[in-house]
Amino acid sequence: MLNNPSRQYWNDKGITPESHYLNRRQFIRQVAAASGAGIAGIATAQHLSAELSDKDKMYHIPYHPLSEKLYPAKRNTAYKVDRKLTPKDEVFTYNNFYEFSLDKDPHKYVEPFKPFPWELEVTGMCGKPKKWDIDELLTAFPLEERVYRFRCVETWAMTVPWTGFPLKLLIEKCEPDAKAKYVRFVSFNRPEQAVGQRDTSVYSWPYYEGVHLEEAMHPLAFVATGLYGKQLPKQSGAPLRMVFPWKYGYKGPKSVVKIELTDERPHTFWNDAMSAEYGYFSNVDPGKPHPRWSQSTERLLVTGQRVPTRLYNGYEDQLEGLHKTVYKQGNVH
Ligand SMILES: Nc1nc2c(c(=O)[nH]1)N[C@H]1C(S)=C(S)[C@@H](COP(=O)(O)O)O[C@H]1N2
Ligand SMILES: [Mo]
Repeated sequence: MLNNPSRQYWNDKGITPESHYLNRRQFIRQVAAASGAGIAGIATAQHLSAELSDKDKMYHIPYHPLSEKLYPAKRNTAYKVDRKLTPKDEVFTYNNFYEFSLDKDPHKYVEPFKPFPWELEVTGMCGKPKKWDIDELLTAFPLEERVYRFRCVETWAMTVPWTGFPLKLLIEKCEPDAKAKYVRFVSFNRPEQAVGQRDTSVYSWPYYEGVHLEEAMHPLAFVATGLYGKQLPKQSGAPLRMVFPWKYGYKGPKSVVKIELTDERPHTFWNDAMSAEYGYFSNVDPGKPHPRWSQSTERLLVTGQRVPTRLYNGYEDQLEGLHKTVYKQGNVH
């Protein structure tokens, strides 16, 4: 399926010329028929009626035939935040994604990036390694929406509704070995589609991250595939990115192609680049200043309002298990 030339219709902007419309409907039926229960009954023609709006295209929300069925997903009200959602215009246009830009404006450079088709390899110390086609992955676990706090190490912060599923579900599927202690993530490496990977030779691409297995199995650890009730925009890490809401934002790699179970603590992109500034655990802590700035307050996107930073980004109460295990020897920063 990966090499199916019909994928050309899943183009960048969601533009499908009229003349391709019928072909695409036929193609979708074939995909549905060929892929069995997961997709059959979902990608039917009726869901293809609406194209992406101009605004969706402006936001670089990639077209995918399953999106209309998958989004918006039902909100899981167990996960809510006591402050307002950040307006999506800001969330979609103020980003860190160094593969495209160093200047908070990766949305200006993501046009050539193709998040579909996509493959995610889950591998390493596990009984059932697997290469997931994105279509199968998107329908393998029930998607839900969760409102989370988000805190970048640079002090800007936002409140956003992610759509996705707990990382735990995906990891359980691969049946980790008893010896596996860590989970390593690798983002895509496509210099031909990502100008930052061509020009920014100071960084060693691809982006890579890692957490303890217990952290990855924590109920808060989330694989996001959507944002604001739609497929993730490219600049937000389409087609999937990790979210660890109690850690600084850089612990959540975007556009991930590989998840590896390992018994060695993974190196991480920012820790390797500047270990004095970016730790391995990177749990949000107002009491631990960054060498170049205080972490005691955070700046809410759009309003610019400064509010106190919360320990573990406000998730301390939910991390009880981790306090007793991974974090117990002061392994926090
Ligand atoms: N592959 C990749 N993932 C990444 C980054 C990046 O540059 N490349 N930046 C990180 C940082 S520093 C932050 S704060 C968040 C930003 O996510 P957002 O742009 O969706 O807010 O993505 C993280 N994940
Ligand atoms: Mo960040």
